[in-house]
Amino acid sequence: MFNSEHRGLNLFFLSASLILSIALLAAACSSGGGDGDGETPAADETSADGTDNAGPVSFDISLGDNFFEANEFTLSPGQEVTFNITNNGSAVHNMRVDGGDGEYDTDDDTVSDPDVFQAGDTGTLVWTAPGETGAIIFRCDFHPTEMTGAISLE
Ligand SMILES: [Cu+2]
Repeated sequence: MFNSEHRGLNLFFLSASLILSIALLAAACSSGGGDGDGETPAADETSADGTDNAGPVSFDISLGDNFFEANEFTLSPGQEVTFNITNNGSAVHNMRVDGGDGEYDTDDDTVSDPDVFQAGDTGTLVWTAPGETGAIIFRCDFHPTEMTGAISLE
């Protein structure tokens, strides 16, 4: 009598935990499916849970004598950007992005590839923004006061 009661209790716990496992599995599956949709970042830059998942972007940037055709850009913190650079001027130019310390010629700088653009040269500058909002400055090393620009991280 005690024995059969005990067995009944065991069965109860067994089926209860089985039901719980199935419920957990179902929950895991449905949430997993939702995350799967996130593998391709949405165009709106922010996922449902508010996580910033802005994907890489690229911009064309033309160098003139002596100016950046476009010299103001807006990115999200942590976003990767590729600048596709063309020297449409006749002078030598390049592009150097300050990494966030507000100073040039420091370790966190990123310089275009190549670091010297003769007239007509094309190249790139690939850079990943720091993870915080703020303003980043960039310039041409050959015309450091005339050729400047800013990247706003917001
Ligand atoms: Cu220049």
